[in-house]
Amino acid sequence: MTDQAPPPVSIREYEERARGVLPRMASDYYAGGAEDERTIADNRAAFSRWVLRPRVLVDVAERDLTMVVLGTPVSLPVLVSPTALHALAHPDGEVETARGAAAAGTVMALSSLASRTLEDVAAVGGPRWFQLYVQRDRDFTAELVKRAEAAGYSAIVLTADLPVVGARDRDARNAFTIPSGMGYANLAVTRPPESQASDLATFIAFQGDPSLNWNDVEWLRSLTDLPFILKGVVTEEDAARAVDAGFEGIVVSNHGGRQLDGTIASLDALPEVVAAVDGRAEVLLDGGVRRGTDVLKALALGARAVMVGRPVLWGLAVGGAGGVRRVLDLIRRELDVAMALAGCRSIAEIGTKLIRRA
Ligand code: FNR
Ligand code: LAC
Repeated sequence: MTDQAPPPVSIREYEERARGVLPRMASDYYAGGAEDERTIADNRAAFSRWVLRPRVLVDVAERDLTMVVLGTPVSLPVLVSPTALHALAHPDGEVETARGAAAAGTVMALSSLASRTLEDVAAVGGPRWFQLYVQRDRDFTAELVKRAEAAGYSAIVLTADLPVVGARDRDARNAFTIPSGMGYANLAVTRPPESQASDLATFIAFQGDPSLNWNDVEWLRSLTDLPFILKGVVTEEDAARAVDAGFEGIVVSNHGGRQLDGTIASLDALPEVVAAVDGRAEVLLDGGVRRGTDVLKALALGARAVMVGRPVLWGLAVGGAGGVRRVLDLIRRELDVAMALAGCRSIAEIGTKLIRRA
C-alpha cells in the first residue's frame, strides 16, 4: 500500500484510491474513453437492466468457483483483460500484474502494447494469453505470435476493434505522451520517432494495420496451433462469421467504451452473440464488470467467463501485485456470496433461469 489507509473494500474504492496516486495523464488514459463516454456509462448501466431470480432452500454449504476456459484452468471465471502500458501504474509494469493474477489463480491476457517483454511476463509462470495487434509489418507480426507461443502463452487474443484509436478527449486535453524511459517493449518500434507526436493515435496509425480483415484470418491461424479468440465482437453477424472462420473463443467487448462511442453495452450484446455462436465457441465478455453480481449476470446470460480491464490497473496502481490480487479476490468473494444467495453451488449451475430483463 502506498498509504496507511485500510485496504479498499470494493472496486469503486480502488478506483477512487487509484485516482489519488496516479499522475493525471495516466489516470485519464486508464479511466477515459471515446467522445462523450456514453458507452463507458452504459456498460455499467446495462447490469441494472437485468435482474436475478435466486432460488432458495438449495444446499449451498459447499461452493466451487473453479472452471476451465479455452483449455486453461482458473480459480474463478474472471480473467484479466489486455491493457496497454502497465508501467504507467507500477515500475515493474506487466510483470507485477502477472504476479497478482498468478496469485489469484487466473489468466492474464498480455497486451501487444505492454511496457515489459512477453518473455519477462512469462517468467512469472502464471496462466497467460497473448493479445495481438496485427502490425503493418506482417513478418514482424508472425514473429510476435511465434515468440508468444515459444514463451508458453496458451491462446492468442486477436483484438479487432481498433483499426484506428477512438476519439479520446481526455488524452487530447493532456497531450498524452509516453514518459521517457518507457516504451512498447514487444514491438519493433518501441516509441514513436521524436519528430512525431508521441500520442497513442499517432503511434497506432504508424504501426497498426487498419486494412486487417476477415481474409487475413487464415494467414493468422497458419502461424500457430494455439486457440484463437476474437475480441471486440458485439453483433450476431460477426459472431457467426468468427465461428465460421474457426475462432475457438469470442470476447464480447466494446473495448471498455474507448473506441466507438454509442456502441451497444457489452451485456446487452451478449445474448445475440451467445445465440449466434450456439455452443460452437466459448463466449467471454468484458466492459463494466465491477461486482460479483455482474459476473453472475453475465454467466447467466451465457458467458463462459468475464474479463476485467480497469479494475486491475487500479489495483496495480494502489498496491502492486498485492493490489491486483485483492481486486480479483474482492470479485471472487462477492461472486461466492452471490452464488450462495442465488442457489448455485458451481459455475456450471449458473443458468439462464437465473436472470430476466428488469
Ligand atoms: C484497454 N483495452 C485494450 N484491449 C486490447 O485488446 N489491447 C490493449 O492494448 C488494450 N489497452 C487498453 C488500455 C486501457 C488503459 C484500457 C482501460 C483498456 C481494452 C480492454 O481489454 C477491455 O476491453 C476493457 O478495459 C474492458 O472494460 P473495463 O473492464 O475496463 O470496463
Ligand atoms: C487503448 C488501446 C491501446 O484502448 O487498446 O488504449
